[in-house]
Amino acid sequence: MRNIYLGLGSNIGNKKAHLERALERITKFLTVLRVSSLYETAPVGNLDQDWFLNAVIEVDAEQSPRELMDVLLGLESDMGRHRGVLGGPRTIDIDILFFHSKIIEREDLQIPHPRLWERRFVLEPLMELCPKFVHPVLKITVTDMTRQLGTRQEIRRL
Ligand code: PH2
Ligand code: MG
Ligand code: MG
Repeated sequence: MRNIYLGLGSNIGNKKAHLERALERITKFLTVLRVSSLYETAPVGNLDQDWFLNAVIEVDAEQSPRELMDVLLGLESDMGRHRGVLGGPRTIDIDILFFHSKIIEREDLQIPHPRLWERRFVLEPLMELCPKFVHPVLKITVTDMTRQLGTRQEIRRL
């Protein structure tokens, strides 16, 4: 089934290599359906860190959202992610953005990703993959969210 979207980001070391390695490992657990372009993006939130390389992928998964999150957390730590400052620098970050139109609001797992509507580094790649997808909570499309956010956050499509 379509419409599971994951956000990938890296801002330490060889960012492109980290994204590629993450993608390669993800294919061992999930069916990767589509991959967005790569984007160089100014840090959002914690500004005192390097620019990121971001991308979004569409996958198909047998796993439940909870199982999928555990797979992704395992993959992040295999790739040397150490959790330091919240929102701070990372070798690899893999976030579940949408899981079909499921809504999950638990302390340890929120789907859709609660901040995706305010992040251009997520919305622009989503625009490539699913501009008409409707956010199940906000009830507006990816296109609408992108328009509403505007272009203040700096990003460059590679
Ligand atoms: N991730 C964050 C915080 N800020 N900024 C950019 N540009 N890209 C990210 O992936 C990112 C961020 C927390 O996960
Ligand atoms: Mg994140
Ligand atoms: Mg994360």
